[in-house]
Amino acid sequence: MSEKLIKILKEKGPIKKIGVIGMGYVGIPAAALFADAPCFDHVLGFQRASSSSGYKIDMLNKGESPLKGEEPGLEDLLQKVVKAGKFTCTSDFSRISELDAVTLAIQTPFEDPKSLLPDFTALIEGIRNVGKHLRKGMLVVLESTITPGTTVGMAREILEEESGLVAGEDFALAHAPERVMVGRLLQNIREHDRIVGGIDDVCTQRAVELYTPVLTKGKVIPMTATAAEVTKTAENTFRDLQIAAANQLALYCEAMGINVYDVRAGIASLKGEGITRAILYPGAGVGGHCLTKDTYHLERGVTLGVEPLDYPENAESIYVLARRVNDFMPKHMFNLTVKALERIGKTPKGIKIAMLGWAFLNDSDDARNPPSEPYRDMALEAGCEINVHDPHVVHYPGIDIHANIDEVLTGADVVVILTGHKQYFGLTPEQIKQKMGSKQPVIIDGRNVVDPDKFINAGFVYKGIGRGDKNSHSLK
Ligand code: SAJ
Repeated sequence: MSEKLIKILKEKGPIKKIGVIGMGYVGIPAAALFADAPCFDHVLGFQRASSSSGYKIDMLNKGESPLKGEEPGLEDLLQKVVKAGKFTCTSDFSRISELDAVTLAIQTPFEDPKSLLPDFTALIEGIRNVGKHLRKGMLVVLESTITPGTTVGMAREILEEESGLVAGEDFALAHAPERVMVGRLLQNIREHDRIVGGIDDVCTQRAVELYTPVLTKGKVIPMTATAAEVTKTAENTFRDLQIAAANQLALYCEAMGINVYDVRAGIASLKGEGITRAILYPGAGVGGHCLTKDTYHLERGVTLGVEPLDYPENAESIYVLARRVNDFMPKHMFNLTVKALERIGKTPKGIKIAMLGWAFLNDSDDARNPPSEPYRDMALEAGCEINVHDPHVVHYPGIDIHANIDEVLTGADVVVILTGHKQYFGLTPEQIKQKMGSKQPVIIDGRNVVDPDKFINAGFVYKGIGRGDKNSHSLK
């Protein structure tokens, strides 16, 4: 426990002026909520005046949200705090020196989708900027999802190097991972419990003081900085693992000729004291920005660990294996497509495929790392002609995405459902068959959207993930 920092914080008094670096999906709602808390005097939102995102500065200073899509309550809140003079957006990072606390909400994307190596460039630049203007008694909080060990390691080193100050003695340092989801940013920050981890107890307590006022239903859960980093990466790793377990069960059920949804309902029926069976849903794959990368952050964190890992010899991490199972599902969708075509004496070459769904998430326009992309790559590689429909995704680099489903279905030999958008649940075999115009249409269902019997009885060759009971149906 650093007596020096306790004394400095006591002299400084409660947190009044806050800075948020990174005016994105995480930073903007966080800054608005800090500004709306009566106990804080002012919030500065820091945004680089870059050609790609400098426009946000003027918008935010007018109380307008630069975020795409519906974010309930956010624009009203921004208007309120700007009118009250409690929030200002600036590109002048030297103003960090005026603050009592600063949070960094900067993206940690992949270097490239295939490498799965996090690109910390922007985060490091942000940490350096803070270090350059760091003053005694300030609290620095990293909100980005980061490899366990980053706060006490790389972040601490950069801050101390740039400022000449000592973390835990001259300033407080903590990690408080974001848990927001697009479409419910304010609600998530207010209502989710907030993991807060300092590099020591004094730092943790100072970070608790920062976050407590913005929570309504949620409560603060204090722990160490590294435990907070492991919590965030592990909560997504475990979700990915649970999805992989459902996907593997689906593949097993296909091989054993049974319906995975019967098994899922059967397992879920085991209820009672202390019994939990989290059976998630099998599907065409796992996309997005969280689950596709956080496992690798956790795995990398172990390599930075303080003790050598004790684990079964030559055994692969089940978490990495889960990633491989989930990333196999688009391949499985393509294998089902090839098997369905074989049943009617066809090969993929020259086949016209209607892909329904590009987004990685049902009823969303979020197309980050979509499982539909590897499926499309494999089908093109095999000589198929592809048309893509999505009711929500408008643009995706290098791909024409059609909003008109009839256009995409017309003349198709195969229809493949990659995303479980609501619109697809209403499709009838007659409607699709008429548009496709094929005598022996094929349907591959990756999200348990259609009733197999309806399509089989209408003359479709059907294959569905986990539907071992239907995938070898007799041809009509
Ligand atoms: N998926 C399945 N089967 C399932 C659930 C999801 O195949 O049973 C697929 C989805 O189709 C999608 C991918 O997994 O392609 C990810 O889905 P997701 O619901 O996990 O959505 P994300 O990636 O936006 O995850 C976020 C995470 N939240 C944060 O990082 C703050 C995750 O921790 C949340 O659990 C998740 O939202 C959520 O519950 O909505």
